[in-house]
Amino acid sequence: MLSARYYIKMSQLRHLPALGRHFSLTKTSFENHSCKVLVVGGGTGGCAVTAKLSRKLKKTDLIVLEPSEEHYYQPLFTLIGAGIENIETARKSERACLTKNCTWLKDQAAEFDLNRNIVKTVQGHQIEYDYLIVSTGIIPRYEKIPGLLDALKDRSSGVCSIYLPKYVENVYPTMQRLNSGNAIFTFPNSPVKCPGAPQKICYLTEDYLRRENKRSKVNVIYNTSLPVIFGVKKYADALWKVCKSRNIAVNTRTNLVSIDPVKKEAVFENLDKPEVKTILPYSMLHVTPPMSTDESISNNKELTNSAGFVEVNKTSLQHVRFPNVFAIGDCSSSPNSKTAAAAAAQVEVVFENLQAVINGQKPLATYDGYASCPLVTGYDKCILAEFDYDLNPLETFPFSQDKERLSMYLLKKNIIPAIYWSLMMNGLWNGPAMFRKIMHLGRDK
Ligand code: UQ1
Repeated sequence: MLSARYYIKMSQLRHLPALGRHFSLTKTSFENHSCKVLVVGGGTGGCAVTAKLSRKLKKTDLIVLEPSEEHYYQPLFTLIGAGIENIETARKSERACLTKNCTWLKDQAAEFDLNRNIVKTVQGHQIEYDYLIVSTGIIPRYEKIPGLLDALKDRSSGVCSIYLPKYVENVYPTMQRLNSGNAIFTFPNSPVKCPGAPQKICYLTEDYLRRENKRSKVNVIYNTSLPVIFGVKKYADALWKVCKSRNIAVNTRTNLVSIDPVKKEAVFENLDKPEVKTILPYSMLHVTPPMSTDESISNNKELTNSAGFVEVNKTSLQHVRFPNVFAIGDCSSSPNSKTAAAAAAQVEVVFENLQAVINGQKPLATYDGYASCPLVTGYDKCILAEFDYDLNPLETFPFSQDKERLSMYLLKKNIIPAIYWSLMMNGLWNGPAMFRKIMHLGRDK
């Protein structure tokens, strides 16, 4: 068993800022730590896997590196954007989410030295680990779209985005101010978290306009970089019908490149013909920005694949070059849809496989790519998409889930958040696979 060590290396003293006479060597200044398992990132996957591991490891053997004091249940952000929920329902303190039986370091990874089993932090600490779990998520890159940051700063610009806590609360006021013209919703040319969300907020806005008797005055447009509306044919067919019946224009392979917030115009490129640019005026523009992993991850060629995601075996979730490293959730190279439901299924696989590796056994637990996306199509309806790596539906309920249903809306709005806070944060939710088997009487699908 390894225990936490606290000491200061002379080499680190050289890098001390000019603190002058007031500087004293306290435990919080520069510390080195060591542990058996280091979890980098205390979001959905990090909290859930830490809760599981905390039942097997001592507090000092399990370190979680997470700088944020706040933890957000991001799947509620579409409902917050539509004025259905408020931000408080999606926010808890990190302290309340993370098991007490671990050592929480409020700091951020700066560098991964995978050959020496060391993570260096932004505050200058070093953490030595035996096993590493990376669960750092992906970051919205609003700065990649010229004009976007300025537009988002101005709360009355008509430009909004559900993807960050600081922006999500301005989506509903933007919807309320919308009276005429174009309401445009974008999907970028990069992997995103919750790939259904960019169209959910579109459907909710469209439904809102109908309910407010303003629908006929507004053109609702969904511009997506993807070649399809949704990756799974069964649900894509249902969603095309929704768009047709509600007069939502869908343009595929159409990518937002810049915004002119003064003229209220957005420039789009056609990804199949990059020379073709379209300028569209907007009254409301909901932007899903490009996203990527943190630089500490993407800059590390040994850790990542060419796209900057932690390169794991898609079945075992074990790193392809470092057997003592695993990844969970949005930062992982596993080619599933990046959703909390996917993370829930991955957590159990990583937990099982990590224990196997610790015990000198083969990592035999398998992740089938399960992901789920409750496609909210209005203020009282939802299509619950569930599928695997092969993009085959993998439905929990014994009815066909490609229909819009109130029951699935209530599941998304009330039941799954409760499952998340009370079960998943305590390591007790691995996704609905068990219920699926029961509901399908032992058959897997
Ligand atoms: C799920 O497990 C999950 O993770 C907590 C979600 O994340 C928010 C989901 O949206 C869904 C749909 C599931 C799957 C759960 C059921 C009951 C089908």
